[in-house]
Formats: sequence, structure tokens, C-alpha cells
Amino acid sequence: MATPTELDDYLFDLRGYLVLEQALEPDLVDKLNTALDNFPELEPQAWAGNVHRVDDNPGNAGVELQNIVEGGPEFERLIDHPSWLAHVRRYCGEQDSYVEGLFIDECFATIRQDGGFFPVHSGGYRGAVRGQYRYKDGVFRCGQVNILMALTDIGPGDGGTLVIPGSHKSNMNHPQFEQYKSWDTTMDTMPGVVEMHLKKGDALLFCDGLSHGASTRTNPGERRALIYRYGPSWATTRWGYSYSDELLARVTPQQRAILQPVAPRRPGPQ
Ligand SMILES: O=C(O)CCC(=O)C(=O)O
Repeated sequence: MATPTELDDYLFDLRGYLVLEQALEPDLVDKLNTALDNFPELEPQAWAGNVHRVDDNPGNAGVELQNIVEGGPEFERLIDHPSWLAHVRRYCGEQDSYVEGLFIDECFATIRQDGGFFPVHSGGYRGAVRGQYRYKDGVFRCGQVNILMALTDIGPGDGGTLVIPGSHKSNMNHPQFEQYKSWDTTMDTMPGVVEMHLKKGDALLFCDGLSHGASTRTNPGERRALIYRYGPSWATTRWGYSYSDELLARVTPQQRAILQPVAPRRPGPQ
């Protein structure tokens, strides 16, 4: 299992993100791509089992398959993947507290074609506790840490994630935030942004409190990524998705503890 180094901690604190190079094994990338190739074609708002297609701002962000962890065994391997498990435990897993543990509160596939983009959102300034960055008394207490896995190479023109390094701790609003936050515009020319270029199999780890979005895809073809959002054990899903009993029964105890850290307690024998 990869463990966070002193340099990881330093760069995560400084910039709000880390690039985990070749986090996914090549055979796993192939399996994930094949699973997406073979995934039933869904109309917006349609379900395939417990996976739901809901496109953010239809037409702009591309196809989004929510609850993708229910899409097959390849997606289950990502729950506690050794390339980032120790990192997310450290950064948002309430380590050394009475509620230590993780929860995945959103996981989805995002498939974006020519013209797709995502406007800026988040940031330290007046940020929600849910996505907050916090380091105090020698421990991290972030509200949410995202793992964005590249299933295709993401280079210039491919619609890479845009971040404003350090904005997770910003005390001031970006003077042009309001202008760039709407779906009527892109954040391609927003001052201060850095585009994340990833190789297929790399993962971008970032605190959700970092100002971020994605540039406009101008190349043909598609950008494929998976986003798993980790938070503390007591968190709850943002959109109300729940993990099926079948999935919870099938996964390992460690994976189950991440999908359902607190099992429902009802009257009767415990
Ligand atoms: O699609 C991207 O690259 C950005 C993803 C994003 O905005 C998010 O995770 O909230």
C-alpha cells in the first residue's frame, strides 16, 4: 500500500492536490474501459441496476453515471485501492479520533466529448464544511477528498481538470469567481488556473475545497474519468444514493466499512 510521504503532506497542504502517477494498474484501466464500453446505453435519468445516469447541466459536462461502484467488480476494486487508501484515511478519515473511518459519498463515471467543460466551483473562501481543508494539531481533518482517475490520457485540448493551487486555504474570493462560475461560460481563461495533464492510469487527489472545474474539450474522442469522493465515516451521500444489499454483502469487510461505516441499528438482537 502506498503511504503518504512527508513530501505528499507538504504538497497537499501547499497546493490542495497531488498527482498519483500510475495509481491504477494497466490491466485494471483496461477492465474499467471495457466495462464502460459494454455498459448499457442509458437515457438521461435512466437506471441500470443501481447505477443512474444524471448529467450535470445536460449537454455540457457529458455523460455521468452515478453510483458507478455498482457497475461491476472492476469498480469495486477502487473502493479501497492501495494507491490512495492510506492517503484518504490520513487526509479525511478522522484519524486518531472517536469517529475514525472513511465513507464514499459519491462515485461516478464522467465521459466528456468535444465542447464539454465544467465551470469553477469550491474554494476556501466561505467554503462549506463538507469540502473544507483543515490541518491542525498535527492531523488532517478535510471534509472531502476526491480521487479523479484518468481512464484516457488527458493532455492539451482533452478537457483536463483545472485547479487554482492553494485556493483551498484562500481567505478571499477570486475577484472573477462570479464571472466564471456559471454554466454560461467556461473557466478556460480564468486567471490563476492550472490544467492537470494526466496519463491514463494516473489519479488526481484533491481536497474538494480547492477551486476547480474542467477546461473545454476541443479534441475529438472522449475524456473518460472516474471520481470517487471520500469523506469521514459519519458523512452521508449527497444525492441520496444508497449501496445495494447485494453489493454490501459481496465486498470485503474493509470495503463494506467504507461503503457503510455505520450500519442501521434497529430494534431486535444486535
Ligand atoms: O471533471 C473534472 O475534471 C472536474 C470534476 C469536478 O468538478 C468535481 O469533481 O467536482
